[in-house]
Order: sequence, then C-alpha cells, then structure tokens
Amino acid sequence: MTRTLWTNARIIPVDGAVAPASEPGALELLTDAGRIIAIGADLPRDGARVADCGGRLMTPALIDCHTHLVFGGDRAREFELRLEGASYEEIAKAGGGIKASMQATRALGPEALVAASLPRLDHLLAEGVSTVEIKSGYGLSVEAEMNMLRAARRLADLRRVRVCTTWLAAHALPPDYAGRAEDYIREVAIAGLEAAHAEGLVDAVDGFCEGIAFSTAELEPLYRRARELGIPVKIHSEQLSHAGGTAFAARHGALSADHLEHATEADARAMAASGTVAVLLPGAFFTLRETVVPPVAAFRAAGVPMALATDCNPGTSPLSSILLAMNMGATLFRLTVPECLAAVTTHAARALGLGRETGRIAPGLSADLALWDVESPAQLVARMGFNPLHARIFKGEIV
Ligand code: DI6
Ligand code: FE
Repeated sequence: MTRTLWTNARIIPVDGAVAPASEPGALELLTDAGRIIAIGADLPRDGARVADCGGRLMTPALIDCHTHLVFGGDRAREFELRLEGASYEEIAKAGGGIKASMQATRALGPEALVAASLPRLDHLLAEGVSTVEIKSGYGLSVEAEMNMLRAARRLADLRRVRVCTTWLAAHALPPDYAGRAEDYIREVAIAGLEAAHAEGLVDAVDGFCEGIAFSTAELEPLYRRARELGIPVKIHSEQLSHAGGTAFAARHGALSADHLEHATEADARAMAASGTVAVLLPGAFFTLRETVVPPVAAFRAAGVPMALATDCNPGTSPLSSILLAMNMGATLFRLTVPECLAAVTTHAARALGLGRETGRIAPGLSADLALWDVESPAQLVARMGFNPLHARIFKGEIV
C-alpha cells in the first residue's frame, strides 16, 4: 500500500468535538499501509504520493451502525395496509411484520440472500459509508439466523467495506415457538449464538425489548451468555413503549441502546454511567409516523453520545441512505449539524466498539475517509436526495 499525502482538502477531523472545516490546504493528512499516520500543516513529503483533493470537504468515512439489510422479499403491501389505517403492531399480530420477512428470508439460499442484499449495501457505500453493521433476525431458527450472518460476512468479501455482524435472533418469536419465549431463547437464541460464535459469525448480540417482542426477563439469560462468551451487547429499546430495555442494557454494559423514543431521563443517566451510545433511528420514526421524539436534551445533559443510523429494514425503515438519516436526525429530532456528523462517524464507531479503529481522522486509526463536493457539513445535512460524494477512501485507498 502506498504512502499518500492528501493535500488541498477542507478537513473535519471529528476527533472529539466537531471543529469547523479547515481552510483548503491548511491541514494535510499522511496515510500509509491503510492507516492515518499524521494530520497537520506542511507534513514531510518524503516518498509519499501526493493526492490533491481539489479543495473538497474531507470527513471520516461514514458508518451505518444499525441495519437489517440482509433479508428476503419486501413488505410494500404492509406499507399500503398502514396507509389504510392498520398499525405496525396490528400487522405484526396478524402474522405480517418480522414474521413475513422470516418466511421470505428462509426461502432464499445463501447466494440469493447475498444477491438480494447487495444493492442495499451498494447504496450505502455510494454515500461514503465504509463501515456497516448488519443484524440477523429474520431467520428465527439456528440455521437461518446463521445463514443471514454468513451472507453478511460474504458481503464484506464482495465489497471494500468493514462489516460488523450482530446476532439478533431475539427479534421476534417465530410461530413454532408461540407462547414459549423461554424455550426459544434457550434453544435458538442461546444455542444458535454458541454455534454462530464458534463459526466466527458474531461481533455483537442484540435483542428487541418490546411488548410485541421480548421482555427484559426473557432476554436476561441471552445477555448473560453473551457476556460469558466475551461478546458485546446492544439492544432495541423503548421504541414503541417504555419496556425497560435501556436500563437493562446499561446494567449489561451495552455498547448501544437503539431507537429510544420512549426513553426517560433516568435511562439517559444509566446510559451515561455505562458508557452506552444512544443510536437514534429517524427512518423508523418517520415510517411509523411516531410523535414521541427521543429525549435528545436528556442525552445531551447526561453526556450520552448520540449516533444516527438507517435501521435499513423491510418494514419500519426501508431506508438505505445515511445522508437522509442525517437530515432526518436534524429535521425530526433537532440534532445540530455537528451532532449529525459525529453521529455517523465517531459516535457510530463507538456504538460498534470500534472507537479506536475508525470514525475519526486521527493518527493510528484506519484511513477511512470521504471526500465531498461541498464546502461545509451543513450542506451535507440540509439537502435531501442529493449525494455529493466525490470519493470514498477505505484503508487508505480510493475505492
Ligand atoms: N425495530 C424495528 O423498527 C425493526 N426491528 C426492530 O426491532 C422492525 C423490523 C421489521 O419490521 O421488519
Ligand atoms: Fe432495528
């Protein structure tokens, strides 16, 4: 790999606080062997290839830290049902929702699953994403859940991207386990986790804590087992109601708690104490036409880092644009522009346990960068359906 000096960019390091972009050329960046070596003025040129960034804005590459982008089928018909007045919970109880995607996902072989998911991944990459988290959760049997994560790993072979896999077998109770949540957690979520972990398929464990999904008591043995195996945990909590998942996850030292519309100030304090990132998912909020917004002021007051992600999934957030997620974070949740940028870089990295690897422009980190045909981050966040990506740089190389 080449030693490269990146010159003539407006650089936003997003290292700690989001500073204003530097004037073009005031800062330079030196990368070598896929990593950032130095950032500063007038760096030594010895032997480095010079890459002139043409005065463009340079940020860390973006990170989508919460997706369900591996799945089969689509649920556009449910979209129509909601237009006719049905609620998400009603559709789920009638066998639609996650269970409908389970059938469509189980129907695909591994190759077809990869083929179905690749366009969604490509859409994210085209917007400067270089790290993406992908959850299981539409297989709901040991083998089908493992296949989803095998597909996720395969995607990382097919594209220049870092994929983090998350075991979300505790997403919904499949029909064959109706009324037997404890058995499902033991026989599928935990037994499958052990098998998937042994195959190297699991970077984190997640669960959906909600009235229509699992209670904290049901999730407890799964989270305990994850920690015994040394696997970090996260959670879907307080999305449709306050079910207590956030405080539960904080007790387990979770990397992140995600959704959080119905979270409280006490939840925010618990998250601050456990170092848990708040992952906000405005695509799901928008799709479900929620009216209760996450307690952003409480997160700020408690010092909880906030991330934004697409939640790309076939039901509640058919969104594969991280730029639109940033815009919605600002428009719907009133995050500031610097908060939106940190939310898809440094805080998103932290939500994946990758804070020392990517998400900032700082010496020692992976050289994952994005060059944009805009002058300021506000121009990235303000517009909708507009992709000004000029180049995506992954591990020091333009992709
Ligand atoms: N919350 C969500 O919004 C998605 N999963 C979850 O736990 C919904 C997934 C779906 O409806 O397919
Ligand atoms: Fe989700």
